[in-house]
Amino acid sequence: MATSPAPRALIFDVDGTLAETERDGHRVAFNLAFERLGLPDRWDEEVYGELLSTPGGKQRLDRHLAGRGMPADERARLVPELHRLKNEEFLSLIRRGGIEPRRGILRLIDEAFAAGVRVGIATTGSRAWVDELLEVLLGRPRRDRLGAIVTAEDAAYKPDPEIYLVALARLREEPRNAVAIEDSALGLQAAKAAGLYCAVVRSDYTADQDFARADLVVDDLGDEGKPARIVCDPHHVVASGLVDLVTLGRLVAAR
Ligand code: XBP
Ligand code: MG
Repeated sequence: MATSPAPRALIFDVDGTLAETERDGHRVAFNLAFERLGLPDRWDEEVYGELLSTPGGKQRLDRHLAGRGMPADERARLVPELHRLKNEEFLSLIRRGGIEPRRGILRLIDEAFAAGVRVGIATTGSRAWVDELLEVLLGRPRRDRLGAIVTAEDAAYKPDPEIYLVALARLREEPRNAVAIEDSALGLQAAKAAGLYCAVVRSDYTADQDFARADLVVDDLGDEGKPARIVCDPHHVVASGLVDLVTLGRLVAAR
């Protein structure tokens, strides 16, 4: 295949995509929040995996508490408090270290910046922790160069496409020139509904989800000396062994 132009924008999801944040991050923080309020609830890895089909921490808490029979008025009082405490715990977990970017993320973002490709973030996570996590994962200079950071406060939850449409508007780019990097089926649905190309990097909790509509599916993006683990490459775009800007440019050119 001939060399192709780079995409004009890359938009990254956060949870599961930039880093494995769910099992040892958010899940642990939710449990600490339950504990702080003296509640008996604890989410083990399996239960949390099931709850992840509900996007958004507050909605996840509400679903769980409703499922164990808590009345709506009590939930309306408890959920915001639990979520605030969970975010507090998640922030202290981030500050203690241990959450690292997934393989290839920093390389791909640096390639994008070097080529003048705009980079944005589209997450259903909350503003309360997203900025700080981005700073820890990417380092402040990369975080400060992001052209858009769209969080749960700015748009409807995935799989609604709004989060991607808001990110595109802030980046002043058309969906057909942009590639979303996602780890989940809900994220893939949101990106496709907004008209973007979507490369999926499967994560701990999403390996068994349906990615039939993805433009590329890998288990990691790869780095120098560590080839990407390709799951499905329907447009035959991965040539160098890495998911890089050339790879994603081929996706955009394949339309
Ligand atoms: C991420 C989420 C988030 C986090 C928790 O989905 O669903 O809700 O689990 O964050 P995606 P909050 O990666 O598709 O954006 O507790 O701040 O909601
Ligand atoms: Mg995700």
